[in-house]
Amino acid sequence: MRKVITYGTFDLLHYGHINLLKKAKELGDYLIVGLSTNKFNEIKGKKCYFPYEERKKLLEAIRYVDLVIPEENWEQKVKDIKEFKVDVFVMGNDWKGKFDFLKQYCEVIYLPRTPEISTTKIKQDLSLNEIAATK
Ligand code: C2G
Repeated sequence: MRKVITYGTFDLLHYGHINLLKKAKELGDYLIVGLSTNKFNEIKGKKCYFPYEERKKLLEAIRYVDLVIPEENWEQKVKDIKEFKVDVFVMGNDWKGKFDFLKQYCEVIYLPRTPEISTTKIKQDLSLNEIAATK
């Protein structure tokens, strides 16, 4: 069984995330997602709308996702890759090159992001609509 792993916050889940997870799953037979905990998001400087448990529930409902594990720090990837006998590490290409050190443990693949959508854009658009509505 060819195992794939990817990591992320996946807040306000949108089709850019789904595209990534679909393509990641197509690279193997079993997809593990390291989901950033609330605490790790603070370290990453990300303010989440949904807490970890809710983001985990959403990911577990996606047909491409086989297992969700907590991502608590930057350093756990090597341990995870060894522990789960991962064959392929996948990230969106906004991370291109950042995880090449994992090439000694498994394949490292950066997939194209879905350019026009992001959690930040969703939040910005919603707040702009809010402002327009109150004018
Ligand atoms: N993504 C994408 N297209 C988008 C938005 C996100 O392909 N429009 C991808 C990102 O490239 C990433 C994954 O979806 O591979 C999750 O995105 P985020 O939740 O923003 O993850 P990030 O905060 O980048 O955390 O240790 C790695 C970090 O936890 C990655």
